[in-house]
Amino acid sequence: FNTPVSSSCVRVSPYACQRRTPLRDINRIFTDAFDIMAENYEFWESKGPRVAYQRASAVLKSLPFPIVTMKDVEDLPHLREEMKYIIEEIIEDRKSSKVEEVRSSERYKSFKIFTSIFGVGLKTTEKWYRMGYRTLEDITSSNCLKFTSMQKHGLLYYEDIASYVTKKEADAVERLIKTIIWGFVSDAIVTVTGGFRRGKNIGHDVDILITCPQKRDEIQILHKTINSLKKMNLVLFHDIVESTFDDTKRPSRYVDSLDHFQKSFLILQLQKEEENTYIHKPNKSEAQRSWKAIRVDLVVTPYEQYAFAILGWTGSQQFERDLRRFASHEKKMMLDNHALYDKSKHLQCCELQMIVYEFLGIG
Ligand code: DCP
Ligand code: MG
Repeated sequence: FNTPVSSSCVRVSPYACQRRTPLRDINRIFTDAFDIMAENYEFWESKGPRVAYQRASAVLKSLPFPIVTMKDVEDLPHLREEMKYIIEEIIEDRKSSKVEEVRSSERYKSFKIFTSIFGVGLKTTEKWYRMGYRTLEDITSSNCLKFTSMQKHGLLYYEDIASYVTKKEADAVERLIKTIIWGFVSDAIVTVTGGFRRGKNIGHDVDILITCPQKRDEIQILHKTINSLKKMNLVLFHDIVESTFDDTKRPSRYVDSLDHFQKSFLILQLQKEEENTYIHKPNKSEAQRSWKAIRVDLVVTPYEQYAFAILGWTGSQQFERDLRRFASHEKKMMLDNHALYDKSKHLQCCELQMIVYEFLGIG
């Protein structure tokens, strides 16, 4: 017992879905650096290097030992020379000059702020940056920018949304949504997914998956739920995207593409239960309010696709990416949030247990 785990007795799978990743990241000084690099490549829309850094970061997050010397990382998968160089710099100096350069660059800082606004993606961010905008204040005080309704609300509740959602708040949202949904369909299954399902204590939103065992029960459930929330005056913003699922089509080859479920992106007004629900120090207007704006995603799935939806919405992003990569490279199948497909066009199986059997090769 209590023998420290060392690098010599750990073998790390190249697939995130075959690794255990502890909630507490003991190599955060390194993974934070890699995450900044990945984010910056994302801001430049360089997909290859972005994924490479995300993959390397996920490898380090799974390590049960702290990295102390370069020997600790020499046999790890997905670590390129330039990444090892960053690790070496951090071991020696506690920081990397390359990462510090990115972190302090004007472009990175502005992109980080703009993309954190609900409803603002990379295209808008690029446009604003090209127009000379740099700070949040530049955006809010501009007279010539036109915002979508989503962006207007994103700006209106920026501080609330940028602060983290706590587990307690996620629990409160879960209770609220369950009470409403069970009023319509008593046997509906309502599950909080995303980071909270992985055991995290904070998140940037609350992701909730809804399904109904009786066919057709789910058809109106999202609209009814939002109407109820509206009647309770709890909806600050909502947008509904209808399902675009077509079971005659093959799954998308692009692992990062979104799925086709009916969903709603909401900002809900959650009553504060206690004095301070903020991780950061609340500003004046936040502190005065008796409520906090919370981002919630509601996703409705047909019952027979629920297992795949749960698998796809639990994350992490790297776990999902590698699960799909594993399906395609090792098993010659395709996995998405709706089904597992073999080379023929047909849905292969619809139960979570079956996916596991198939992956283990005993299906
Ligand atoms: N997801 C994915 N690929 C994407 C976006 C999402 O696989 N491009 C999946 C994995 C995520 C889940 O959906 O875990 C929910 O997405 P979030 O962006 O809410 O991610 P998390 O819940 O993991 O993080 P956070 O705690 O920041 O909300
Ligand atoms: Mg989430």
